[in-house]
Amino acid sequence: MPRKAKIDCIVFGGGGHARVVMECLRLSGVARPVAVVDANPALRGQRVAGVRVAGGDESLPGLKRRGLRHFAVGVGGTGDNRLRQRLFELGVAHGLQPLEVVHPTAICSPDATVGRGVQRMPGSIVNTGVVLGDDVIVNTGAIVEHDCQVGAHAHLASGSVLCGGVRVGMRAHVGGGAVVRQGIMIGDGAVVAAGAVVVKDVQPGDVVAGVPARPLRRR
Ligand code: JB3
Repeated sequence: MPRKAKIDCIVFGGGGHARVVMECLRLSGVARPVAVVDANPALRGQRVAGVRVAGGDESLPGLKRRGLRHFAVGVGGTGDNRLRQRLFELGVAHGLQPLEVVHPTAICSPDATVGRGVQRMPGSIVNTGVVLGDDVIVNTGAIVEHDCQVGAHAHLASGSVLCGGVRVGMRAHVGGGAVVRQGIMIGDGAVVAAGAVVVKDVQPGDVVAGVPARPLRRR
């Protein structure tokens, strides 16, 4: 049952991830999405999950004049997190506050440190001693075990597992169902393909896949 929201907010992106973000905001009662900002001109004036698309990123000053002060990044992406970083920084540059997005079934240790705009999706688990940087997505059913450190804008996709003490760099992507062995380091901007099992460190920008994971290429 959705709780009564306290604040109105803007959501960047009007695709699948944005709809999940909006549902989390509504169910947790943290905020009421009232405007979607999307680069696709064909979406302008349409509704996404019942919320009107105000226009592209250029519509932000007008939305601020309407009194909106908060935003959530509703773009997920499946590998390249640079767009998510750009949108997060755009919102902050416009003087808007990033909202934490938390599904009511997400679990988080009181001893975890969570950055601004972090998204913890249905059934995700964040264990003790974890540090999540700004704008990290812990997607549906993902597990972040004790003492992991996850850099800003990284995306831990649905069902992925970071065992204890893993370090994930900024903008890195850990694909759906991937498992990362304890103590491993994944470099900035690296991509772990879906289903991979990572047992060796991954260099910045590398794309790794398979069981055990091996480098495919460098981005
Ligand atoms: O795997 C799961 C559970 N979810 C995936 C998620 C993590 O990533 C999902 O299945 C998709 O693969 C993907 O969802 P996302 O990011 O919502 O993708 P899509 O449905 O393609 O929507 C992205 C939206 O962002 C599109 O409507 C684009 O027009 C919009 N967009 C692209 N560039 C932008 C920009 N919007 C703004 N405001 N600014 C941009 O620069």
